[in-house]
Amino acid sequence: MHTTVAVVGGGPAGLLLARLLRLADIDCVVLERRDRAYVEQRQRAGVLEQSTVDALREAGAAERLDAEGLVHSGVELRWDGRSHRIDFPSLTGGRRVWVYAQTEVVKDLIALHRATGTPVHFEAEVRAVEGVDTERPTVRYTHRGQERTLTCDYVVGCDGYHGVARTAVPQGVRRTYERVYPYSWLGVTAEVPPSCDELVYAHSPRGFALHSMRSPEVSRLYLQVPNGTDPAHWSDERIWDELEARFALDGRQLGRGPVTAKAVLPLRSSVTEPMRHGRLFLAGDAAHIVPPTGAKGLNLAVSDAVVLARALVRRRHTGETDLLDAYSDTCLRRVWRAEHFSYFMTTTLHTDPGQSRFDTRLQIAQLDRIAASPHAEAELALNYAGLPLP
Ligand code: FAS
Ligand code: PHB
Repeated sequence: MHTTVAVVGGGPAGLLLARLLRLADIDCVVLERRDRAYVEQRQRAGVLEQSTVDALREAGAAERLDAEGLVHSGVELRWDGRSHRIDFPSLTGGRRVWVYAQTEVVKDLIALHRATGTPVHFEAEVRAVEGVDTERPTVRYTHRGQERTLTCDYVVGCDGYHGVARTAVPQGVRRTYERVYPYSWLGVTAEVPPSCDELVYAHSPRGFALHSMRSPEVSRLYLQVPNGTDPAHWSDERIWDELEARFALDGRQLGRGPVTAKAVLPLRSSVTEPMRHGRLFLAGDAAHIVPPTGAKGLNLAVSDAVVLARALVRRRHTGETDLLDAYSDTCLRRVWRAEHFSYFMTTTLHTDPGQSRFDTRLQIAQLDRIAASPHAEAELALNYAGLPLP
C-alpha cells in the first residue's frame, strides 16, 4: 500500500491530524495498535483550552462538545486555609476552557472517520519506521497477525510516549530533555455530583489534590501519592477521607459516592528535539510529555496536529515547504512554554516528600502572590486558558 501521509497512532494527535488532512483531500492512513474499544475508553485528559475547542469546531468535530461540554470561566486555588478564584475571560480577553473528556474527543473523531471512510486501522501495530531520509519512507506493521508494509511521502509519529516512531530519529540527532517527579497521581472517577462548579487545585501539607469533573453527575478527582503506590491500597473511604482533609472545604462537605475507576499516573516532563527528521514528523506525546497539573497534554497534541496539517496543506497546494521546514521550531516554542507552565503548577502545588519548611513557605508565598497581583494572576490565566495557536 502507498499513501501520502502515514499516521502512526490513533490518539487525539493522530485522529485530528487525519481529520484535517481528509478535509484538505490529502490521503492518509492511521495505524493504531489497540482496538477501538480500548482507545475510546482510555481515561485521560479532561480540560480543553480555547484553541483546542476552536480547532475541533473548524474540523467539524465539536457538535457533541458544544452540546455536552461544560464551559468553565475560572479555576479555584486553595492553600494555607485560603481560597482564590482566577477568572479567565477578564484576564485573557475572553478565553475560557471546556471540561470534556479526552475519551469523548476520541470517540467524536473516530465517528467522523468511520462516516467519511478515512482508513483508520485498529489492532495495527507499527514495528518499524524506515527510510525517513528518503522520499519514500516505509512503515512496517502487523495487522491481525499479518506482516504488512505501507510506503508514504511523509510519516507522522503520533504514537505517544511509548511509541516507536521517535526511534527513527537517529540517536546522534535526537536530543531528549527529561524530568521525573518524586510523586504520582491517584486518579479517581466517582458516581457523585461534583462538590464544586469549577476545578479546585489544592496545595496541602498532606499533598496535592485536584477536584475536576466529567459531567453534572460524575466527579473526577486526583490526589498526590508516592511513586509506586498500588491503587488497591486505597479504599473508597480512604480516598474520600484524604481528599476531604486536603481540600479542607471550610464547612462544606465533599460529596461522597462509589468510586468506579482508580489508577496511578506517574508524573514526568519530557521533550524530544527535533520534532522533524527528513520525512518523519513527531506530534503529541510522541514528542513531549507534561505533568497533567497544567492540563496541557491533550492541548499540545491538538496544537501540533493543527500546525502540521497547515504545513502539509501548503506543501500540497503551493509546493512550498517553508511551513514544513519550520514545523519543529514552531511547535517547540509552544511546547517549552507549556512545559514550563506545567512544571510551575506542579512544583508550586505539590509537597515533595523531602521538601523543607522553607520550601513550603516559598510555595505559600508564590500562591499569595497570585492572589494579590493581577499580573501574576493573568500570567496563570493566560497559560491555563491557552495561548492562541501559532
Ligand atoms: P496518545 O498516547 O493519546 O496516543 C498514542 C496512540 O498511539 C495510542 O492510542 C497508542 O495505542 C498508539 N500507539 C503506540 N505505539 C504504537 C505503535 N507501535 N503502532 C501503532 N499505534 C501505536 N493530559 C491532560 O491534559 N490531563 C490529564 O489528566 C491527563 N491524564 C493522563 C493520564 C495518563 C495515564 C496518560 C498516559 C496521559 C495523560 N494525559 C493527560 C496526557 C494525555 O492526555 C496525552 O497528552 C494525550 O493522550 C496525547 O495524545 P497523543 O499524542 O495522541 O498520544
Ligand atoms: C481532568 O479532568 O482529568 C483534569 C483536569 C485538569 C488537570 C488534570 C486533569 O490539570
